[in-house]
Amino acid sequence: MALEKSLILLKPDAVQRRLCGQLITRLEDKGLKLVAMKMLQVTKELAAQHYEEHVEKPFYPLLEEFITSGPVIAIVVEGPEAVSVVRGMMGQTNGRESAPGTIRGDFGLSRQVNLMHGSDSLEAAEREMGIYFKPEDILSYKSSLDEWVCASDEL
Ligand code: IDP
Ligand code: MG
Repeated sequence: MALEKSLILLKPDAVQRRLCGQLITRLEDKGLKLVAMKMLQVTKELAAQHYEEHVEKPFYPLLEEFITSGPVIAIVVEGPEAVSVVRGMMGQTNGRESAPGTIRGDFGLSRQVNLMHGSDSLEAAEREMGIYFKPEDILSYKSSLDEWVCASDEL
């Protein structure tokens, strides 16, 4: 087990629907630590960098239109196995197929307009953190709650 970081985006629908507070609360309630955060407008260039694996796919033009349609909030969270933990919290890509209790299952009905991005591997997390943040903007700090979030042999 290892302490990992994951790159999260609260997508334009989360901002427009005023759900960011609730989504950040879910991350905090889980025990994940916020180590970087900023609001920004994704440009077409940034979208292509972020979604490089999807640029050639038929749905990419719609994805580009959606992700550049308004501000997003980029977040880095840290925690034990944070990458898979966040993916589990988000649920399936399609909100209609995502289980109740997951973020996409509880808040969404769409395959595209699905509230949150979370890195799908450690390599993706490293790459995506580099797209949105300078290394010095990703902070490292102790929290008095750390020892209550998980045991020392789990880090
Ligand atoms: P993920 O966000 O669950 O990892 P991916 O398959 O990596 O899903 O797709 C990236 C994003 O592209 C999705 O979150 C969604 O916003 C959008 N997307 C995925 N598949 C489709 C599709 O078939 N049509 C339209 N948009 C899609
Ligand atoms: Mg993906």
